[in-house]
Amino acid sequence: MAKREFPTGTLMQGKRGLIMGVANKNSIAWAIAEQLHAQGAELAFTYQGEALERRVRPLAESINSPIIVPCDVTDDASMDACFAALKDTWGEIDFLVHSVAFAGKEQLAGSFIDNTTREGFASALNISAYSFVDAARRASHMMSEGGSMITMTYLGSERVVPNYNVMGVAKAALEACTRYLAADLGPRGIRVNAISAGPIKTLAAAGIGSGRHMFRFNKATAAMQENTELEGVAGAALYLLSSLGTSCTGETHHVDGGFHAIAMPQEAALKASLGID
Ligand code: NAD
Ligand code: 0WE
Repeated sequence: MAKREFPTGTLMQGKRGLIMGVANKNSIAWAIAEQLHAQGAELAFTYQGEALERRVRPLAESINSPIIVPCDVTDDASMDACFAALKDTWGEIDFLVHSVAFAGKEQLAGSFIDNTTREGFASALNISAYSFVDAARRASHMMSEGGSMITMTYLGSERVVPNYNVMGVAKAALEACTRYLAADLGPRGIRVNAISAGPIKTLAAAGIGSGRHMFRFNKATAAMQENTELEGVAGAALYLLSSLGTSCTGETHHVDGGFHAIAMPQEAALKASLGID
């Protein structure tokens, strides 16, 4: 795979922020990190556990990150330690990237009504929605000069996508959290937004039942007749996290080739995607 090219510049010069949710080089959070770095940002990274440290540390070191810390968002002590490390090294930060989601595998297949357990529901919403509220509160305490925060969401929050199930409910909560956080933090000059990305081939999207069908259907239906490019997601993140995004807050911004705007795909494109005539 060719190395991604991101436009360079000085939009993030002198700005520091935390990136949560890099698992490997295919992660959306890593593309965002590369774009922010190319504009001069200094970045801190969290990784979920020892298994992922092996992947995240070399990536973070390649862009001279001074802070690379473990963080499990379900564990208060781990969140405390992560934000204490940031406070010790930097004191203040300018931005936060939250790119974390998880639901048990058994929740993400088959029928929503039958497969959504109390524990599965609580865990998906805890990891995928509450963690943004928790991280935003902690980060905001280090943003006395204002700041900007983003999270990652998906259209399954607004409309039904087969198998996305309880994750769709968690993303709906995450988008509502984005609006409430924006209202609370607006008076302190802190903006809070969500990016709703179309399907992208990452670890979290691997092993989706009917993944092949989903990518073909998305391509056929999208206004651009293309799947979503990570570069577009990283570009939107740069806009929202830099001064370019001034006055934009509480927003869920779609970066999905226009898929969300379409009610019915072009007949020829749909037939091609389904392999019928
Ligand atoms: P990814 O697997 O690279 O990233 C998911 C991250 O969540 C991983 O780094 C993982 O370590 C982290 N995570 C999960 N549970 C955690 C926990 N308890 N504590 C700390 N970290 C935890 O996949 P990705 O596709 O880059 O996903 C990033 C975000 O983008 C997610 O919120 C996902 O829902 C969202 N998103 C993905 C797509 C897509 O198609 N890939 C589309 C729209 C939105
Ligand atoms: O948000 C996501 C996926 C998040 C995710 C992925 C996994 C896979 C492994 C959350 N939890 C888990 N749990 C696991 O055990 N996306 C937007 C990508 C995605 O996932 C889908 C999709 C799309 C799109 C699942 C079913 C249908 C569509």
